[in-house]
Amino acid sequence: MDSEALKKYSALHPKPPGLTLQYGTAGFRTKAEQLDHVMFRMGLLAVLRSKAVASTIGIMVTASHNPEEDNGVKLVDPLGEMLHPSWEEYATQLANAEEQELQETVTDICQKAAVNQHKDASVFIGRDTRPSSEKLSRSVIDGISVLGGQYHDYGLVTTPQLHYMVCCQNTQGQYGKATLEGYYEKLSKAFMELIKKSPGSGESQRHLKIDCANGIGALKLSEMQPYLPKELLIHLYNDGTKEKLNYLCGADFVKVHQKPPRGLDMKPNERCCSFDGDADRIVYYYKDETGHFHLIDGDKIATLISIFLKELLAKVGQTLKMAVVQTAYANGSSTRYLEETLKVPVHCVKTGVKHLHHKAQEFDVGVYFEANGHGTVLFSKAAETKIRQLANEEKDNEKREAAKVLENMINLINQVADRRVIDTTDAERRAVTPPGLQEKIDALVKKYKLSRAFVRPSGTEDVVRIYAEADTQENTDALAHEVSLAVYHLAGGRGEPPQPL
Ligand code: 16G
Ligand code: ZN
Repeated sequence: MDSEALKKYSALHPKPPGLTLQYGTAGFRTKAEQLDHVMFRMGLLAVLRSKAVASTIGIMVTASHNPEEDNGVKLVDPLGEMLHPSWEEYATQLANAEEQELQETVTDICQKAAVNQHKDASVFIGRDTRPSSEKLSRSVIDGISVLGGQYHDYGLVTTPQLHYMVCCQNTQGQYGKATLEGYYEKLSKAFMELIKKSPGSGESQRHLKIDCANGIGALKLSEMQPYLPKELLIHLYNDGTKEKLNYLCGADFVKVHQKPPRGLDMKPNERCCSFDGDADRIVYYYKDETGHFHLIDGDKIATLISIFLKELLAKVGQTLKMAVVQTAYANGSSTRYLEETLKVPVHCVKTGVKHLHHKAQEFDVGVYFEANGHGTVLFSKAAETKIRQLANEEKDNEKREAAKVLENMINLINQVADRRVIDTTDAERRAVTPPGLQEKIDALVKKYKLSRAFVRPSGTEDVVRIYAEADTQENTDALAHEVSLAVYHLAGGRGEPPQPL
């Protein structure tokens, strides 16, 4: 390592003294102006990680669903997974080292993680459409270059696209071609195979309105359009040409407010969906003739996919183990439906894709979705081969009885002096601190039927999140408000007490 060069370049990306940040649920995330040094240092870390595992590593500059002023960075491991948890600590260490400690910290990480400094390093970079992203990704490049790493800058890409590139590269093309063209070809081919099996769609079902959250999704979908069958008529909204990223639109907005985004005019029974800012979440929705809004969120997507896969598996035989992985946010009735009606085991893990992904890998077929629309299905090699064979032979025998899941649930946020006073356990479903809070929540939940509630400190913003569900919307609102008051009183609420909904 050239310590003079490191010193010189680091001085171009100085760390504000005393500032400390944490590698959170999905990397570092905060106001963009605080991130320049973090980007440079994550460039360094990516090189070390690449040397340690002798593979290409990815770096994505994005703050996903956060407001436009924020930004963030996450590292992608060789098979397109999130950075291994053992390295999150190194990331935090490196981001928080004061200028004069930087060199020593790098050396320390090399020692602890047995990094062979003489190995080559290769890093793939991607970024979202935030105004700050381009400059920040140049800081990443500075970090990579100063340690002598090679890089390929994919520029504007969605988060899933960058994960895909990394995986293709490290599997020598087995997963696909590490180009955007390769990505579009792979996805459109899979899509066309899937729709061959769907019952004849009527004219109205050919249209799909897509809210792109004013983010990268619009750009990439336009590129992908020529690869899709022409029968599919895609209409893009919130394409980022006029409004701000994630502002009053996007998957998070639709999920939290249970209403369509701004700028998307929805007629009865029209099919609509929303991405988030980096296009790694999706939720679907429509309005019925009475004007009632229906959301097909991650819970429902997981349920529908499970119905479909369960039918396939029944034909393959019972040797393949299937499970669904959810988080505490999963609507209780979706969990009951999966377990009791569909007889699929359900596991609950902490918030964040990495936790779901990790658990889902334990099964032959692991379906995972967060209620907010992050998710996918993982197949073991054996399962993939068997299902492929079957799917090819399969004649349609559709009986898609959509899961009847209750929709009464609500998400609130509370401002508190220090969100870390809340510590949770049991996949974030129970609070261990502050004292008395969980007991209070238990007592409140008991007052209502089919009810659940939990609170957790956000991993991406300075707020406490509150979730509640119950048999009716009225009871759900009441429960959410009561839990919110309990947080306010027991966890150091700021400002005025929360008002009834
Ligand atoms: C991040 C996570 C997402 C999670 C969200 C929770 C990834 C790629 N993203 O965006 O899965 O739902 O954080 O945010 O893991 P919160 O902690 O602020 O509620
Ligand atoms: Zn996202």
